[in-house]
Amino acid sequence: MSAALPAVTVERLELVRVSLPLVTPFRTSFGVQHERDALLVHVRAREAQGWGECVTPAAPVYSEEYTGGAAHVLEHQLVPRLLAPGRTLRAEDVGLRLAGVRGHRMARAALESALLDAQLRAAGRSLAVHLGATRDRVAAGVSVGIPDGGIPELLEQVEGYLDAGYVRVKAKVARGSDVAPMQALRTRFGARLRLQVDANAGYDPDTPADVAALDALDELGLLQIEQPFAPDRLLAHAAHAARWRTPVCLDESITDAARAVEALALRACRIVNVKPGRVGGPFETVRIHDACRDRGIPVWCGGMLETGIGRALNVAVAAMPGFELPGDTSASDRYFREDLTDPFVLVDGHLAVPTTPGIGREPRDEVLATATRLPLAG
Ligand code: SMG
Ligand code: MG
Repeated sequence: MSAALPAVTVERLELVRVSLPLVTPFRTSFGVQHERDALLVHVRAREAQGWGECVTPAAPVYSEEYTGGAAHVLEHQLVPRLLAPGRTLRAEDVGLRLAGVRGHRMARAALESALLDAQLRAAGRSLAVHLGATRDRVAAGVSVGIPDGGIPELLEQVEGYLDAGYVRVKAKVARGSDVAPMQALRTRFGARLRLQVDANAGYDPDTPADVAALDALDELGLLQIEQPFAPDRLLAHAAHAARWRTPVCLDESITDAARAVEALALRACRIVNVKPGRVGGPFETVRIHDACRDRGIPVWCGGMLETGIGRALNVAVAAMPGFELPGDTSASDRYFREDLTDPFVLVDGHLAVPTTPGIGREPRDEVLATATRLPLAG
């Protein structure tokens, strides 16, 4: 990361909520989502404005965090503590001033990202340059939910994504919807399909039928098995990772750099899914990136169905050198008919990394007109 940026003086801070319908319902082992109810932090500083997206889902089903809780903790705990010592702020102050608060990493990440965006805009520097990005475009994978229409619909969706140019496919798996659909994908698209699965912690390492299903998936030539077990079951992940030829990737388990280092020391995974929103923001993202890179562990950038605001952060992050594997950073039209920002577009299986100051995207006025605002400081 390049040299520290000058602080900005916050004149106004508000939460902005806007709901965007998804083009396809997104089903995982923990439920189905039909829309993205986005919670954004908007910082208006004397020098420039900044935007950050809180990646929480509507319910606490991926992790403990959820959008209503994040809005509450931002309003009543995080923002008051952040602003109490004074309003001239750097993004680093989010970590420093909120050090006494536990958890709520998605909520913190939105604050840290918004402040960093404002500082970068004021300094005229792009986020990608600031992070030391080494690519001007990032390879785009796609995460495919479990379709209501079963295997035929899955095959049709994957065919569409391959035709669009996505360079690898991640399929969600859950008990009862795992081995057969993945075998069907292999039968239809052959060994050349770059395929990985994500269980979102849906399996129990102490249930023989669950382990048998995962063992069968291990035979299918997958690139990765992502988060088969509950986030805190690092030893169970390690025990099975030692038996499987498919590398285990951890997502929900990796809450910060220290946890990543522990997971790697335990050999609980060989690959790490990094989500800036999940780990508390861009700074912890860089720490995880550096820790994994030092240990020769490839990382990739996950996604939480972000609007263009969160996606802009993810795409800049994915352009850092340790992000060696294609991420879940898909184009805007994979999620929304109309994104909140100017869209990210798939070109030859890649997304262009924004080059303009800050994250390089801001909400379009037409979409913002439908938003609910909650001023927290102004
Ligand atoms: O942004 O394309 C996306 C979604 C990627 O599969 C995806 N995310 O566990 O990795 C994951 C899931 C969590 C989604 S919960 C809303
Ligand atoms: Mg995941």
